[in-house]
Amino acid sequence: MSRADGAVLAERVGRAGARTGYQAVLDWLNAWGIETVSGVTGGGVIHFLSHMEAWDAGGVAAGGGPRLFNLGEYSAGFVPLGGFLATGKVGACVATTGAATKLLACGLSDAKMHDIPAVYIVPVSARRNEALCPLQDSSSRGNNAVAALEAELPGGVFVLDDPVSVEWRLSEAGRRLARSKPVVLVLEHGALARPAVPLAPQPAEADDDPEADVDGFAARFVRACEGRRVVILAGEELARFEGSGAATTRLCELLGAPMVWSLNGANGTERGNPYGFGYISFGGNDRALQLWRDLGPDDVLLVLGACPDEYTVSLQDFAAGDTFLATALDDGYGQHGGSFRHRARGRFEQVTAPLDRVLRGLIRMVERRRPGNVRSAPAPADLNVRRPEPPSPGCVDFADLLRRLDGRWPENTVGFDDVCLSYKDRPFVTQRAHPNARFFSLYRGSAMGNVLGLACGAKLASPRSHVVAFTGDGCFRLFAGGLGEASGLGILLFVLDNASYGIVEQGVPTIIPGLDRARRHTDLVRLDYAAMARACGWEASELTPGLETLDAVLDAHWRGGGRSHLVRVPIDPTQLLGANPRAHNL
Ligand SMILES: Cc1ncc(C[n+]2csc(CCOP(=O)(O)OP(=O)(O)O)c2C)c(N)n1
Ligand SMILES: [Mg+2]
Repeated sequence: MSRADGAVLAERVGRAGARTGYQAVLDWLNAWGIETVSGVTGGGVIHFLSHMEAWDAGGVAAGGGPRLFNLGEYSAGFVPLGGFLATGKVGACVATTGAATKLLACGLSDAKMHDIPAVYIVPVSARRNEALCPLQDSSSRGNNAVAALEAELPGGVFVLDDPVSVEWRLSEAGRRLARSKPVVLVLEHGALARPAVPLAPQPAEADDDPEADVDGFAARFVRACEGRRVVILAGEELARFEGSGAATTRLCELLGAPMVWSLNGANGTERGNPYGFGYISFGGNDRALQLWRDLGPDDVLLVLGACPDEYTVSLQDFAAGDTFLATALDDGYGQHGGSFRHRARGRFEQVTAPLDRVLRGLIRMVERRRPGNVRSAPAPADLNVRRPEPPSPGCVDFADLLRRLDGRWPENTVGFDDVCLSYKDRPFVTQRAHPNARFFSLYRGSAMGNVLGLACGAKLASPRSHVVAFTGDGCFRLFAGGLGEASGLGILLFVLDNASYGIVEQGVPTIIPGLDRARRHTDLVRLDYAAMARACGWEASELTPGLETLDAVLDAHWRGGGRSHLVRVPIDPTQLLGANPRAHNL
């Protein structure tokens, strides 16, 4: 800091009283509604964390600020994402310099690629030690952490290394959060231990662009529908506002328009929608895939909050003659220059506005104009044609388990599928959204082992939710060390035990036909997952191949005293349920 800056600081701080940069950071976290920060302490963050109380079940911090939930960095990086998906609230996580920063940042990739606002807090080593080979050197001579983070998140890394600008930078970070983008706050102890020039913290609020021409968009859509078939694609943005299910059903019924959905987009639809044809692409349903394959120049496609990512459209573009796309994100993942135009083969129009407003506008316009579009027949009850084979003896039929569970989810269930067979097979088997349960997977980053952090985040943000997670025995290895800290949260965790990187094993014959088993590298050592969980303070059960004990296990968990519960499920890695079109892209 220059002498002149120092004088400005002294003068302005003098007026407002001495509040350090650290306290300013905490005030801003508070202003963003952040009650818990997850992660691990260490040299670079001891000072910052000394301002925080430890999280404990049931309590709130005496001083009202955020509390620290101790959880290994890899899982901690997913905690804000689980909290956001469960509640729509912004969350935060923290790690120290070095490997800790890299571990935390695995979740950051998914926050970016799923357009989730979340705060990642990491320190840098002291600038005065830059040439002195400090431990966990984060300068350009060391792991170059800030440049690496900025490379992934251009404009989203806020280095808090100057008492004069700390609060301005925090306010800028808040504006990015309001645009559904994650931010990294980089702590520099020398600056933050000093008084900061104050700026009153503001809650992060999105600008609702009143200029967005929703009515014009709706009118042009209705005009384009005349005499043509209309197909609707529901995407994950729909899951982010109340009432999207009822609104999409109403629109489908008014238009007689079939609807398909992405993995998370299902949460913006209703099971009872007669025009719901199912998931497309990864884990897709036969009827939905047929409909999507048939889409051509004569059709009108309405895309509601969906991104044409690989697991939704398998690297293909929108094939309709006219594509109308609504998104609430002004520069969301997958857009180019604020638009998805580059992904449409035919004519294209996009409106960027809150999706509840767009849906209301569309419904109003369709009700008023009653377009003469070609109406489709409702969907059949079963959206699949293919009949999967049963598993080998001694294994649970995974399809049967998913269907049985589908009949049991209590109200207010939030579920997460890890990067394992469940994120492919659940959509295929369950076909439609559940009235009591929302299921999410962070498939764009596809980071194995994300569900412990996601489940912790959901429980911390919404303790009354029933939180369930599905993981593979391979994924489990990435978070097993964090089970102890999560033991008191009441999470229900199914571990799919197939002694295999099963989803890879299933894909290899398509990717390299005839590849020798010894060169697949998919075998895993079988472990006693139930014993591991018990040793970490969890309840644990094992399902029998006939699922005779399933109901008792579920009842015991939901009636129980709030301990987390691991359920081992012996499954067959070769039982083929959902399709994996990505195997054809490799
Ligand atoms: C951290 C990470 N490593 C590797 C991969 C590649 N990968 C994707 S799925 C998978 C296998 C998952 O195995 P498991 O957790 O046992 O689940 P299963 O498919 O057997 O149900 C692998 C190795 C990945 N996505 N993420
Ligand atoms: Mg496995």
